[in-house]
Amino acid sequence: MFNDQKVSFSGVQPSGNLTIGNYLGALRNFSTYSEAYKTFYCVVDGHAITVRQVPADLRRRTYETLALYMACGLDPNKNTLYVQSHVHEHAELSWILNCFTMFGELSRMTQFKDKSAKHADNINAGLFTYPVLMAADILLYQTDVVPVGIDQKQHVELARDIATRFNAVFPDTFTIPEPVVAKSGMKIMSLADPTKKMSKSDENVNAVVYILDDRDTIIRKFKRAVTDSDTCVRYAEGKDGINNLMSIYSCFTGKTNEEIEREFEGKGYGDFKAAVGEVCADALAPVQEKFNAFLSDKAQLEAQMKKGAEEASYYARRTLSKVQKKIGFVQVK
Ligand code: ATP
Ligand code: LTN
Repeated sequence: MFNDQKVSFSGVQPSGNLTIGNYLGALRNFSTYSEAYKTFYCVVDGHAITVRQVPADLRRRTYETLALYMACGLDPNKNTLYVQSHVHEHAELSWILNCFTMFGELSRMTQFKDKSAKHADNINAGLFTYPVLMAADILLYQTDVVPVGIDQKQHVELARDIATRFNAVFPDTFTIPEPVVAKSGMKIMSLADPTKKMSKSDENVNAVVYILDDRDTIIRKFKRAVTDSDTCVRYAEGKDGINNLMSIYSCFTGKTNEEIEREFEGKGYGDFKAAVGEVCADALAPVQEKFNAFLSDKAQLEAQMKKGAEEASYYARRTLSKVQKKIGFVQVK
């Protein structure tokens, strides 16, 4: 908390084209806090390089992710929107927190295990200490709430543990953050394998609906979604494909599972899949329109990045110098 105002912080990696998983699980929830909280939403390019990136793509996606933040309703005058590498305090606090994080804790992180299996040729130290940089992101801003998808809950819990450990040695340093996972949309699954999380780095483009997919593509992808051999639309254990489509439909319409089952009574999967495609395309159309407008003005985006970094740095500097003082680093003015 800064100046009696609660703080919301979250981040998205510019590591690929953003998906409806990112939208429903994270982005669309960010603006909930814009009015009552001090909000920081960061494009975490430092996290993205834990997996090999093509520099030109990383650069382009950094602009795109910022434009998407704005297209999802985050007004840069009400929210601090910025790029992680523009605020060097993230890297500096991360080093200090590395010295307060245990090897065993990091070894237990599910994302590390998944990503090191997927990128067996590049299990670098950054991939391992990724959650420490994430803890630094969060703790620098004395964050109260962190809106994320369920896959990131474990990392936010680690940030809490690190903060608690640090505070035990140096009292009153960090606010202990709380992960906030939306009830609906916390884990959107792949359309090709509904037991797997929909992920922007999936090689199969048909498994993933991107926020920027055009209407026809969205409808085609939902039509092809893997389901089961049952015919009626109902939510039940083992029906992962249909359960996933129902939760996507529910996110876009606000309807409950019972309402959806009633609406599609006597209709087959084909009708239901078409309806999911329609509501998704309808919801994304205004986001896409705004995105294109924001992206077409690069100078304006750069001005926003600069303004955001200046705002963020002010708060980041305060926490970092408090930490440096507490641990015994000499400060000369
Ligand atoms: P990558 O494939 O590069 O690991 P990702 O698609 O998992 O990326 P992130 O940048 O790691 O995306 O996540 C940004 C935010 O979106 C996080 O809060 C994460 O929990 C959320 N998120 C990502 N995928 C999903 C999903 N399928 N369902 C719900 N939330 C998601
Ligand atoms: N690790 C997150 C992205 C991320 C983040 C953060 C989310 C980096 N720093 C701080 C919330 C708060 C991810 O992979 N989705």
